[in-house]
Amino acid sequence: MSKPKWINWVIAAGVGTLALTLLLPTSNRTLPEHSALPDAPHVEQGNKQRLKVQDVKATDLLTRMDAKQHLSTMLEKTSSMSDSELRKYVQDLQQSHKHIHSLMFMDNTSGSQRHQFGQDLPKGSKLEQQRFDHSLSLAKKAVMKRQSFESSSFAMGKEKYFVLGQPSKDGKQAVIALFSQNVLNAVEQHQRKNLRMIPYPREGKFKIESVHPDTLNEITVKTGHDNANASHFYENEIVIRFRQEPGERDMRIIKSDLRTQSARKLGYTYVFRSEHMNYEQLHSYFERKWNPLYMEPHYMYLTNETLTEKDNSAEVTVPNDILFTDYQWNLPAIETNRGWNISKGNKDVIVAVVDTGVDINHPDLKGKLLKGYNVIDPTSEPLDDVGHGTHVAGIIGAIVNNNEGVAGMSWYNNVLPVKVLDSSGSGTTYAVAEGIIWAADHGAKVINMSLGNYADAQFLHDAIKYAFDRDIVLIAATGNDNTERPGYPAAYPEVFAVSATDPDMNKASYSNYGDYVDVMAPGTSIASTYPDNQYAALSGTSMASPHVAALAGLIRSINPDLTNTEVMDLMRQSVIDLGDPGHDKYYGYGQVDVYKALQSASSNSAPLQFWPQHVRQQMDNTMKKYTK
Ligand SMILES: [Ca+2]
Ligand SMILES: [Ca+2]
Repeated sequence: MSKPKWINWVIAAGVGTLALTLLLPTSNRTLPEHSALPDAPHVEQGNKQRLKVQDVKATDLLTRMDAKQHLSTMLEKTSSMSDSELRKYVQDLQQSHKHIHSLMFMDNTSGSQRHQFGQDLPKGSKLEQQRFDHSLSLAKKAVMKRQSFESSSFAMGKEKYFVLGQPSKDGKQAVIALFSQNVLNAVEQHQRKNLRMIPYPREGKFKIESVHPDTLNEITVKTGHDNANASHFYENEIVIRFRQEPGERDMRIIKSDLRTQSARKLGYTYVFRSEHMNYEQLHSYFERKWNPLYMEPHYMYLTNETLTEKDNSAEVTVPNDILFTDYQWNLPAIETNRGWNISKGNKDVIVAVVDTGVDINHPDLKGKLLKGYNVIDPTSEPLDDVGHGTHVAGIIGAIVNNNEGVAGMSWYNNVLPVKVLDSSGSGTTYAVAEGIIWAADHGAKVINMSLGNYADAQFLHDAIKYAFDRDIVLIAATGNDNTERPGYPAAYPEVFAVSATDPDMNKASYSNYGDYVDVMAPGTSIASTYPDNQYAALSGTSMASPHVAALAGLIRSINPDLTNTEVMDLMRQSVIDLGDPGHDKYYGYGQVDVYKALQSASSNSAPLQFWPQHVRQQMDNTMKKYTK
């Protein structure tokens, strides 16, 4: 694998150097130094700022690579089209690829313009206009000489653009395109939230309170750094589990006392909202009058960010997805490609993505997505209005070896999108719990949760237990505050907790840590799918978690006999140990290794420690067959 291009930039920025040894799983390599002590706020802010810039830069580079591929394909497909066919083709393309702002087709033999498509050209200041015109004329000159052309980024008004020019292979035709780079702003905004560089999203319908997660004492959150010490909940809401199910009369009394019509129920647990009482008042009311089993604040959770199974490509270790070789350092780093020789997954082993939804029309995800569910608005499809869930889903299941975009970790496992976080990238305990239960009831074998809060909510824990009891492997991100404070759901014993490594195989500077961490997976500048048929590089433990969810999916594909706890044990034991020898709080058991894990899962003899369960299970299965 060639050295990723964006890494050069990383080195220049002094963020780190690439250890090329990271591709070699030797056990005697010198382990990197790490400093995982909490950073001072300004140091943390500086690190995150650099990381954000790095993600924007990587996104810029991979966007350009994707754009060039589009132009080459376009020239091949359109060379023999009539004008009306060309018009239809471009219309469809621009409909689904909004970042392709304008296209100009040239007839190189005559030097004339064949057709121009697209919106009105963007308007900018006189200087901006001159710069754009200059790029355009350079592009025209280059394609006339049968050379390709790429401009640097330039602003026009509030947006950024770049110009590409590409001649056809025979040089007779050419296309010049203006690409919008809105995705760069989106990534920047996205990463400010995902990396908690801002205190907390101010959007949303409800008033939000910040408290210390243990004492529930009020605290003020001024900077992103303060997030590590705070939990957030809706001020006028309370979560109640009664000792005895309230009857209709009880509910009428409660609603009248609270002066509300709002009571939502999930399982045994209710969420009440009051217009005139805050959490403390609600708490004392229920304690006094109803003596419930438990009461807690209604917490918010924030993002932590037609195939055939006939295996005719067993030899593929370097897939042809155009961004793979240059940007997807993360897949070879955990031996994913080697692992594909053992298993590429199975469509019946479903991995649920409980997140902001997924762009269901993305060309690199189409056919891999099941119908899913939108908890925020059950009448709508689980569409992604943030970008986070689409990115997470692509890490698990972007279509592999289709000459397009990125490769996911699994070729065949289907992804089940469950939208629990709204357009601000946050959601309630109720929504997250409902999403988990829905996924558990709709065939998920693995659930990925790239989201969290520092408060331990029994309501959420109940939902987790519900899924866990149904033999589901639950995977969660630990959080992006470089803190030892346990985040939930990651820190629940039923959940497999994932922290992030960088390309040097060090703990990523932002990644949370602690004794509850199970494993590490790549989390820094991970290239994946992004809404509106785009691609982006993002960083966070949110990006690490889906690597492990995909691994659990691959393990369950090749060995469906393993129970959820056996899958978790297997993933803990098939790692590359990092940091201090053995399990440690900065690296958990170590970084996942797909090849080792799949080898262990597929070996005829189940790992020794699983033998008793394995034999019992095999016998049970045989008994079932014959007693029918
Ligand atoms: Ca692909
Ligand atoms: Ca270790």
